[in-house]
Amino acid sequence: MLKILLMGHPNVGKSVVFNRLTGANATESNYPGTTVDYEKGYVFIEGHETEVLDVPGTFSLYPKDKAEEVALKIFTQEKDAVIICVLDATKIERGLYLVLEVLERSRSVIIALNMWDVAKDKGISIDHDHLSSLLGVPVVPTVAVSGAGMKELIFSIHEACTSDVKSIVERAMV
Ligand SMILES: Nc1nc2c(ncn2[C@@H]2O[C@H](COP(=O)(O)OP(=O)(O)O)[C@@H](O)[C@H]2O)c(=O)[nH]1
Ligand SMILES: [Mg+2]
Repeated sequence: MLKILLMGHPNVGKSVVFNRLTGANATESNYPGTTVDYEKGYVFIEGHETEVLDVPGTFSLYPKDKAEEVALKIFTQEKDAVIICVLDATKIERGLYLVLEVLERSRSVIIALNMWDVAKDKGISIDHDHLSSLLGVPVVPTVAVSGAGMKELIFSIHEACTSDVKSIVERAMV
């Protein structure tokens, strides 16, 4: 089964992106042996159930607390998952550190440059196409709270997993 992991720092909008992808079918549970919550939901790709995990927020793959330990465990276990790294577009340098760690471990990665609206308001402009060609992965500006960019994000999942994602597109569009 194809799996998608949403990873990134705390408060970058992972859970809002998660809700857009999975709709109302999410379940929350504690990671085995810990009190750390994570959510699991499903989307259908070509009629096949695809699992989406809202991974606990983490700054790096060198854990400094319980939540980060769980994030690393999930990342390590789910070797074939597509990773959507959600970044706060207003704090991109810090977020890219995690992206580089993930890329170092040869994973399929998509970058969601979330909070694009806040970045715009602050006069921050990012050449996302250039960043994409530098890193060799799709980089998609998103505003998770309004849904802007979600369609493009879903199409980049499409690119990463070469599947027909019409059903997720329909569900995530507002
Ligand atoms: N302005 C704006 N706020 C956002 C966006 N995405 C998420 N938020 C808000 O940012 C806060 C953190 O979002 P959340 O999904 O809980 O972050 P998480 O810790 O990464 O799961 C919430 O108050 C969201 O409503 C966005 O693109 N733009
Ligand atoms: Mg969250």
